[in-house]
Amino acid sequence: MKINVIGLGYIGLPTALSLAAGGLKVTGTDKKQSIVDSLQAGDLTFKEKGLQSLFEEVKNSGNLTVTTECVEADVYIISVPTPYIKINKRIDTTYVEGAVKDVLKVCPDGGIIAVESTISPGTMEKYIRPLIVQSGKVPGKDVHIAHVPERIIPGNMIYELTHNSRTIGVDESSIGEVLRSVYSVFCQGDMVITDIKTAEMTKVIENTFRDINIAFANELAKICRRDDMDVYEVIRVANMHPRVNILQPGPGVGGHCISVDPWFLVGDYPDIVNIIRHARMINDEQPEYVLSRMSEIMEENNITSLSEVGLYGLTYKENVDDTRESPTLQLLEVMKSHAAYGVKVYDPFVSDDMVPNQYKDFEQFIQDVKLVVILVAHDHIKDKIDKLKGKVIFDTRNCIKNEEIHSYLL
Ligand code: SAJ
Repeated sequence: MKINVIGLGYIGLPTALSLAAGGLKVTGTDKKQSIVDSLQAGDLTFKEKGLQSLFEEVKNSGNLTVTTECVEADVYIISVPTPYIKINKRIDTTYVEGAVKDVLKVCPDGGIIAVESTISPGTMEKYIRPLIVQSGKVPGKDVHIAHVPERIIPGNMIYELTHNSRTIGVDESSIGEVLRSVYSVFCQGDMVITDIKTAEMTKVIENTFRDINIAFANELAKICRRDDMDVYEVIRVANMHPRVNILQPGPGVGGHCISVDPWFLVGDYPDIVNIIRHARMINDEQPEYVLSRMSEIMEENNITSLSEVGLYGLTYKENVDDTRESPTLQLLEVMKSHAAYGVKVYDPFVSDDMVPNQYKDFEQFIQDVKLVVILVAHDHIKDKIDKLKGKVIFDTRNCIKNEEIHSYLL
């Protein structure tokens, strides 16, 4: 069984490596020459717990080849980005369609094209099936299509790839069984075979559920601030109820999943969605709220210049190096719109220059600011709590739990 994984990003690369480690012959394809060059040279393109050792294992097995072109294979796994179109919030299928078109040039009869990228309900029917027909092939006979959405969480991807259950959306259960056997080389979780549209909808609503729950927590934070209640204690106690599980408030929702996928539903069902749209808006407004809290805290502590303020963390969440849609970047955009410049920034996971006044040295960063705004709860900052002594701390993640250090919270 030969597999071609198209798109070697956060999802495609761990998947390709896991399949190869499971003994299958895998070709990983990415249009970006720099990614292919790096992997061929034996270097990973991003950091993730357990990824390096998996990569070493696969390098020794010889089961993985990396190219910029699709190759002949039995199963194609597509894991390319699916952004949304800003103006109408609908899914942008450009990358998925491009990948499927490339696959169709080399796909042998009987081949299976499994899309892992998150797509809105109906995308396979509306955009992918017609591409097969246009290529002169018969869907369901010459080429089979499937949607097998990924569910892994950055920061714990390798564990979740092995242990999470999966959804396999197909037209015929026999194709589902083939895919089940492919994924079972590394996946120990249940694999549920269902229809394609159910698989598409399920994935989008999983992330939407989380977005709504975070929005609820963010709204609770504002209510509790108004009337002097501790939102974290309120949530902790409420969560002791056996059927309540409220998530945590934070500086906003980032990443390429939760802050994107609910928009697909807003774009496709604008006359129905209400709670979904509002949750998205609440989470998108959270950086504005952080800025207003920051101003209050500056005033209270006679801090008059933003050059005395340091933002800790640039990634979208703790212990990952991914900065896509990060709350810190959102906050910097909000500040820009208020012509508020000069704030200093540091993240131990980000070595590239991304924003103005970005530090590479933690000690220097801390020395140069009076107010530290913690936007990401990296283990790094928890290990360096001592360095925060004497500083004003605004902890938007409630991660600095130290009796000797007073932190302002959301
Ligand atoms: N966040 C909060 N409060 C919380 C939890 C998260 O503010 O209580 C914030 C995070 O800091 C981050 C954002 O939300 O900025 C998203 O982070 P996350 O850890 O909730 O999720 P992602 O985006 O890393 O991964 C999600 C996961 N989906 C669900 O948990 C339903 C993952 O399983 C999916 O595979 C992934 O999206 C994806 O690729 O779709």
